[in-house]
Amino acid sequence: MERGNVLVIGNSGVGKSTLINAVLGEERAETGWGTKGTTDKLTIYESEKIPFRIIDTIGFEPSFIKELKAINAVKKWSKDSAKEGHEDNQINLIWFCVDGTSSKLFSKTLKDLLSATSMWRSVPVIVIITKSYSVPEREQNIEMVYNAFTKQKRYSKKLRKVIPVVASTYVLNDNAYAAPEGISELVDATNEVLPEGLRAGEIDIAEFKLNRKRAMAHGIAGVSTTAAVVVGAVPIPFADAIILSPIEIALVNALAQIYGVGKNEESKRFFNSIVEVGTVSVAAKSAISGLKAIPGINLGASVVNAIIAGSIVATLGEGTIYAFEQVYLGKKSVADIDWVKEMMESKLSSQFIDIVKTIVDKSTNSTDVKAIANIIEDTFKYSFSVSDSKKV
Ligand SMILES: Nc1nc2c(ncn2[C@@H]2O[C@H](COP(=O)(O)OP(=O)(O)OP(=O)(O)O)[C@@H](O)[C@H]2O)c(=O)[nH]1
Ligand SMILES: [Mg+2]
Repeated sequence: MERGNVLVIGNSGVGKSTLINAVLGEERAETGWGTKGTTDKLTIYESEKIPFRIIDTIGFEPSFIKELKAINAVKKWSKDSAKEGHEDNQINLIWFCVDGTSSKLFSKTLKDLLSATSMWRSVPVIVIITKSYSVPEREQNIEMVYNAFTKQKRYSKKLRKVIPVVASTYVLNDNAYAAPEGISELVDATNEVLPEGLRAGEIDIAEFKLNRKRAMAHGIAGVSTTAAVVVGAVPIPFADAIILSPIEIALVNALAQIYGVGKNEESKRFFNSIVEVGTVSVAAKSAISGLKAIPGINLGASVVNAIIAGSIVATLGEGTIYAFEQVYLGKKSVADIDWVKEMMESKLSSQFIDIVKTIVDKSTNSTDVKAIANIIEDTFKYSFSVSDSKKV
């Protein structure tokens, strides 16, 4: 069975390392006050006795610098999980530790938790109230945690359980002490939540990777749009402007690489049908005749040409990104040639002319290539449905 990773976070000195030792049943993580025994890097602990790994982290407090260090260490570790060979870096459950002896500034700590683990937005959280020596105070502390989470709307759904714990015996005097408590309840709760956490970790990683691909893809589409605007601004008759196709082919190629669309025969056909539909002549003809029909366009012919050329490439880029994303996500296959043709054609039809018109309107004052390219990019970005997966 797959082993989940539990990330333990919280302020410095709340008892994260002490808790980990209690769960492992041996003194492995260094503990202590002040600089001695304080955890200064992420450390992974494993034991045959428990079916999950535990990751000890740097405490958030007490200084601002340390807080940043703590948050960044978790973020870096998380980002690495998207790299090859680091698949084990997934986080499947968060143990968020708060100190049961001090109910101060909980919301600040909660914000730190959310910031450090923002990449893992579907991953569930168990809050552990450490040093819960006082039995009467437990109810109150549990309530405080629930209240704080309820206020953080987006994250209230992540909270699965609040467990008061005494990780090691706390001695008051010769006859009074608080015995360890809550550890086996914590292990049970963890095992219970882990299956959900394993799924959530996969979902979050996939989303992270997709967002990265999307950002790269839009970058390339933007560069290609600018290139097309430059080419279009040179006054040449559009019917002959097959001159755009090298830009288009390079763009589709680069996008195929980003989304890992293969180079086999089937992929080539998929790829070619995108380029075919996007070929300048078809779209340009309809765009030009569509634009001729609008009275009162005062822009110079070369600016209009530039806008049309840029818009064609921008549309091709957005359409290709959408198509490759569907393939990448397994929702469509490269065998779905009819689908991709239809989708691209619909984007380059009447709707396209309407969008070009709005760009022409917006461009009245600019003759600058970069400015025009920016207007085009902004207009076309996300013009394709990305409803199945969230925007960047
Ligand atoms: N008796 C008792 N002491 C505890 C308990 N939990 C934490 N402590 C003490 O609190 C101090 C800090 O605990 P650590 O486990 O080192 O705290 P930490 O959260 O790992 O701190 P950083 O690594 O600095 O972030 C140590 O002296 C622990 O012995 C507990 O359940 N019982
Ligand atoms: Mg520690």
